[in-house]
Amino acid sequence: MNASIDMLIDTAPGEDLKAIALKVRSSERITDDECLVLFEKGSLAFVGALANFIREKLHGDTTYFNRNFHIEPTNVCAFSCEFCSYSRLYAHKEEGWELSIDQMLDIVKTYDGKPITEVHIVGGVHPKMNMAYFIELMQKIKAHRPELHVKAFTAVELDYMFRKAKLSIEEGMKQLHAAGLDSLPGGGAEIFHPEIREQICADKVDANGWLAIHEAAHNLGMHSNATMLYGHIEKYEHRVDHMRRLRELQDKTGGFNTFIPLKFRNMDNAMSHVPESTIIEDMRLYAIARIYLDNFPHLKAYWPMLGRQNAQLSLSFGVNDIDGTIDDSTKIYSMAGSEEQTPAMSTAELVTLIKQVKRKPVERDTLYNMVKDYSDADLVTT
Ligand code: V47
Ligand code: SF4
Repeated sequence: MNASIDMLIDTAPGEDLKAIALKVRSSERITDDECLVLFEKGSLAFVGALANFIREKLHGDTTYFNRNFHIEPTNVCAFSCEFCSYSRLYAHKEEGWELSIDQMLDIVKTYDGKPITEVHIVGGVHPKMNMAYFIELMQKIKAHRPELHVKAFTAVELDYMFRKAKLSIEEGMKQLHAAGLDSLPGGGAEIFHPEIREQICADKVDANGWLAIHEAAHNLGMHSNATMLYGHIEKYEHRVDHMRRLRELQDKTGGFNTFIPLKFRNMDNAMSHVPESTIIEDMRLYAIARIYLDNFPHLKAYWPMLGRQNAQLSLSFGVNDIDGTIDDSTKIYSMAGSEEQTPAMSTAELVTLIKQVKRKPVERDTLYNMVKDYSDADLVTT
């Protein structure tokens, strides 16, 4: 492993790239300017080799997945993000769906007896689904299946809920945590920089609000994820700014588990005229994120959005987690034109996918505790 990074250092095309490779070899943090240099000048091969060095130092060949399902309570939304293919405005709510608490509990019950460890609950921001509604949902899920980890609500949903209930972030978070909320997903971050945020999602929580909500969760001992919606109208400096804010908060709290870059998909939304990024650019971004976010333990490729083969490829570009089985329970990407129109993978398929690229499949729980090492399992895909 060291020999290959030594060679990279010797052959680096330019002093600035060489200085970055030297830092990576000695586990030194790169600066924002250096991150920009990587975006502007780093070839796929160069950033990929550095990211793979870091990935293997942190995790060896281990590649995590989990067994989860999603519940999307509604796609009715008070907001109107330009990139969203999924939401229906409240005024057009007859085109959307709204699940009752009992309907959501019935979904949970369909997994009774199955070895699922996590439910991921995220949806639109429905004006009538308030704190009381979701507190009742959390309590009922926990009463039915106490060990199921509930990862729910983006900072966008939480900001709206807390403001409507006239609660401080700290108080609102405390109440939901007490009701059964275990951790937060990473959605709603999009691009933090106001120059871009104002153009793609002007009316929802801003960067400081998003970060304050995650900080409050971390202060209660909860963990969370962070995303970045990339590959649309943002420039490289906006990506660096976004990741800098995340790195700073992580220095303060250590509460983030994983960073999840989300590739913008352009079907059926107000930004359909914006071309999608190339696979080369996708892999470069994964690699650069792995290099820059030195305090994030994990980097996740969300396979329903990227597709199975590209998710496999990402395992050579810094990624060490490919999310979960999902069980065809999310629509947010299929409605935006993602590769996977009915996202579901059996454990055997996930294990095979990881083994095909010579990595080691490990099932994890939400907090990255090992559930099972599948290295030697002889599973047959269906
Ligand atoms: O915030 C919406 C994104 C996110 C589009 O934490 C789009 O484990 C691409 O955050 N093209 C919600 N992306 C989903 C999310 C998530 C997903 C999986 C795992 C986790 C986790 C979190 O979906 C939104 C937005 O950034 N999104 N529309 C689109 N057209
Ligand atoms: Fe609503 Fe989320 Fe879609 Fe924005 S991305 S319109 S907040 S569902």
